[in-house]
Amino acid sequence: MSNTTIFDKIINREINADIVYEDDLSLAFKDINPQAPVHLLIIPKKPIATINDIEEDDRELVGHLFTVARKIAIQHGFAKDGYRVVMNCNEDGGQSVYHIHLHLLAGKTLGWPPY
Ligand code: IU
Repeated sequence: MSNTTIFDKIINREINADIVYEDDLSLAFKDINPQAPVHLLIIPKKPIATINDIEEDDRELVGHLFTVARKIAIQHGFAKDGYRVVMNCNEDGGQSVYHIHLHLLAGKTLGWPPY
């Protein structure tokens, strides 16, 4: 099934995004509608629609997204203060773009629970 979203267009530089990190497997860019002083999205270049579509072979790739989050947190200087990494799944989870992405939120004391 083809799963083309706006995130593929960002990966392919067909539309602009404020990209803060890139490697062979992933890309991180600023969320256009930030919910915290720092709000980045970390995405795999491979289009996986939802958490439900992650396969065994994707384990390393999904783990990689977390190592990218850690790297960015250290580089941007908020690792010690703290941050949140979250991935939404389907409608009830609040997912709106069907290409998995980690939200990386930081820069303030974040509230919990998230509703
Ligand atoms: P969600 O977990 O699927 O709801 O998150 C999608 C996010 O993608 C959301 O925070 C949007 O603001 C963000 N976003 C973006 O950064 N750039 C875009 O062109 C689009 C959505 I469409």
